[in-house]
Parts: sequence; C-alpha cells; structure tokens
Amino acid sequence: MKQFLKTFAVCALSVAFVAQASELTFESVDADENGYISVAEADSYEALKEQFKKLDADEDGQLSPEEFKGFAQ
Ligand SMILES: [Ca+2]
Ligand SMILES: [Ca+2]
Repeated sequence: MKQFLKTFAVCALSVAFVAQASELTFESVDADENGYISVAEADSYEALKEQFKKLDADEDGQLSPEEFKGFAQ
C-alpha cells in the first residue's frame, strides 16, 4: 500500500510539472526575477525564443511584462 501511495504521488507530481511546463507565465521565465525576460532566459523555451524579436516592441533586448502579454502559447 505504501508503495502504491508513493507511485501515485510521483505520478501526480509529474502531471503537475507537465501542466506547468505547457503554460509559461512571466514569473516562471524570469529566472533572476529582475522584472524582465532576457534573451538568455527566453532561450530555454523554444516557442518564446521564436517570438522574442517580434514581442520585443521597444527593441531593448528584453521583454517587459507588457510585451510578454503578446506571447501566443
Ligand atoms: Ca530576468
Ligand atoms: Ca522590450
């Protein structure tokens, strides 16, 4: 029974992780929490990396929370 609960817990955690990974939030991408997403931070996320230049409206090389709102997931 204990083994079953352990397996169940691991599965539940995996599902939670996948759900998180499929929907990016500004906070989750902004690794150093400086309020902007840099090219290096966006680099870990394929879809975001592809849209980075388009999203960076003021072309300062980083995304503000306002610019990130345009990200199509
Ligand atoms: Ca940052
Ligand atoms: Ca910008």
